[in-house]
Amino acid sequence: MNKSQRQIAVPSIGVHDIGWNERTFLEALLNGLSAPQKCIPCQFLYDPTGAQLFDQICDLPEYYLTRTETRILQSHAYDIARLIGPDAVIYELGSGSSVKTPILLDKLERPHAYVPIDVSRENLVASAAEIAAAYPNMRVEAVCGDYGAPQLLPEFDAAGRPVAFFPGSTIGNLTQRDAIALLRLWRAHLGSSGLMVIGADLKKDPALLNRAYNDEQGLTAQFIKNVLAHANANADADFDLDEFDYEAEYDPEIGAVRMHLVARSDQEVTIAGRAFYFARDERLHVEDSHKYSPEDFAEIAHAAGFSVARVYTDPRNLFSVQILRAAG
Ligand code: AVI
Repeated sequence: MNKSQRQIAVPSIGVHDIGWNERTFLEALLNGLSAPQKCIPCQFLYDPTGAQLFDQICDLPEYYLTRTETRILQSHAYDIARLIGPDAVIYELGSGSSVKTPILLDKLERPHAYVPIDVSRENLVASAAEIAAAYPNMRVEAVCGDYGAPQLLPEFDAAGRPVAFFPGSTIGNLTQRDAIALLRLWRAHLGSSGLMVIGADLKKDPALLNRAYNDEQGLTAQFIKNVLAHANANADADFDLDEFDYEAEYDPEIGAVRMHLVARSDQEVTIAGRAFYFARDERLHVEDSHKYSPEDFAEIAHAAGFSVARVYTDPRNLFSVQILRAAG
């Protein structure tokens, strides 16, 4: 057989779009900038540039979250796989580059399907294809959209448990109310045999938190500011990025690092023909990153109909991986 006759097996993946488009972004921008406290919801940080910047943040020395969670997962992957059992369907919420997924998949017995869910389509499809190539006996169904709509996901006829894998402490980017609402939706979707594996960043010395979100290289500032470039490119906006400063600080009252962009001068921004005014020093809220104590997190889990089956932490108690199962 010569080179051109040789068949190369390309593993196929399913790709599903569940209602995420730039119109959604435009609507969110118009709503957010019309509110008394101007805001842009943080899920819009992840255009291709934002997703790339976030991957770089994960490698920063100050950003302890990713490497700490990775080590916790590596240390306890066997135990987690035993709790999950064979033939599972693994949904990953906000899968990004799916870098932590193999830690779990490698230890699972005959995983039936992997369903990465993310809004950043390019990254989602490329990462899903890589997973499909590495695990050829497992179905891979990539879902482009919001992980807050589990009722729109493809269905599976699997003998094993449905499992929602939600690493990275992304749950911390939701308000506690929204976190409970999201967990409730997933509790309903997963049913009584379902499990959730969730990464949650822990409360700690504020100095360490402030360093993690104010890195020396300024990558976090670039990441947060990039949401304005995303709006300019895709939502007919004309933000001047040089006219905003990045600010991040831990607020002990709400237990979150709060991230804002602060207007450097009085200015007008136009979005799809509508004008919005910023006064000098006015703050545009972009993201909160909530930090939990294990007790706080258990409360949220209980309120959503889960019980906490395991909490794994690191020796410095920086981060936790929580295993939730249906309560009752
Ligand atoms: C995705 N999420 C958990 C990150 C965090 O730490 O809250 C997003 C981030 N924002 C700034 N740095 C990282």
